Amino acid sequence: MDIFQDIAEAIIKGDADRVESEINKALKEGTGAGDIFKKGLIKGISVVGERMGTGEIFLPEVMMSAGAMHAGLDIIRPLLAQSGQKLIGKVIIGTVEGDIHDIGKKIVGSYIEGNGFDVVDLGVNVKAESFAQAVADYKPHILAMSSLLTTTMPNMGETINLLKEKGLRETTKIIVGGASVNNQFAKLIGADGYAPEANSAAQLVKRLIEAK
Ligand code: B1M
Repeated sequence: MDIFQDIAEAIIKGDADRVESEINKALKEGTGAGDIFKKGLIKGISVVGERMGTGEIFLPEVMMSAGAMHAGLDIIRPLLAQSGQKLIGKVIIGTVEGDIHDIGKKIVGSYIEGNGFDVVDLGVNVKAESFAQAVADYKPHILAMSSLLTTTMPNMGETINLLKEKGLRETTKIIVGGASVNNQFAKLIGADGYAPEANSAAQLVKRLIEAK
């Protein structure tokens, strides 16, 4: 087995200690954080997702894998996106109400931060009212919402509508993403942009702020 397979396997087994030791070994050997993320961590959690979908494994196992994923990300997140380029811009990010998935959202936040933005992470299960309050308080350039469940996607549209009602929509660009979301849906709910993964989310933030 190669090092990436070892990491993926440790994620699948939910073995956080092994994930940490394999990642540290890979970093020592000079493997890049991006490769560790894509070829190891993402590969492992994708297998977990497939097995969850087919009913081969259940929530307790998935939670162990999620814990192992967090342990791995804690090591590589700071290394993932370091452009050194400083732009002035504030971004609020959160996972919408009803959804507690936060692994992808945290990665997106790290990439945006790594590209020189000030990021305020509201966490998971964020109500439309809380997003609106945060927009009123922090006056961000961008509001970034994540959703992994088809059942919680509509809460993104609800948040946009609430911002409109409160007169906060015009001053804030809104981007959306997450496994259940696509470009068509983003347009449908009136978001300013959609990104499929973390790096493109950071590039989208840059483009939107530069265009402002
Ligand atoms: Co859940 N889960 N889960 N889960 N889970 C999925 C999403 C699912 C696809 C699994 C499956 O059935 N195959 C499925 C959703 C089906 C659907 O709605 N279409 C599902 C389900 C059904 C559920 C529950 C309902 C299960 C149940 O209770 N019966 C339940 C819901 C709980 C809730 O939220 N209310 C549930 C619970 C959980 C755990 C708590 C056990 C755990 C989450 C732990 C945590 O996050 N702290 C979990 C996990 C781990 C998964 C899978 C296996 C992995 C998700 C993940 O972290 N991926 C997932 C299957 C899968 O995605 N393959 C699944 C890795 C992460 C790096 O990718 O989050 O996609 P991702 O983020 C990417 C992109 O999406 C994008 O960039 C990120 C980095 O590249 N992105 C953005 C994300 N946000 C973005 C925002 C942007 C732009 C890009 O702009 C703002």
